[in-house]
Amino acid sequence: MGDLTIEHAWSRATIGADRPGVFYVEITNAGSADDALVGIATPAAGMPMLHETVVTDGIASMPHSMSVPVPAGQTVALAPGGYHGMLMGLVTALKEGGSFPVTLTFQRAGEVTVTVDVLSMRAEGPDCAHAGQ
Ligand SMILES: [Cu+2]
Repeated sequence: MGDLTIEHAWSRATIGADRPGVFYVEITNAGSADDALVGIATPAAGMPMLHETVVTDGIASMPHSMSVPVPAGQTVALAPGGYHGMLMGLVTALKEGGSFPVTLTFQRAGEVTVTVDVLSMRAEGPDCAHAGQ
């Protein structure tokens, strides 16, 4: 994984498997070349995707994000209210205290697998407003 440091991978417990799970993480690029997160995969969900929450005129929407830039010398966070992983099609409900692997695919660094800790349903951060999903 070269110049990338990946930390604080976490998710939130879900009540069932019919609502999407979330995936948050911090990526630091200590190198001199820009990179980008271009995809995520996990055995925990059938359709994991990258999203970005964008608020326009007070209304939050979540366009599908094809890639998350990780510029040289910077730390990028997938965090509530911004870029996040959305785990559609959960295999089972995510239980607090559990964990699961997520493989991140970077344009330059290739694939990196991290362990994601499942925190409480009320873990900090605004929910990404998936009303209706
Ligand atoms: Cu989302």
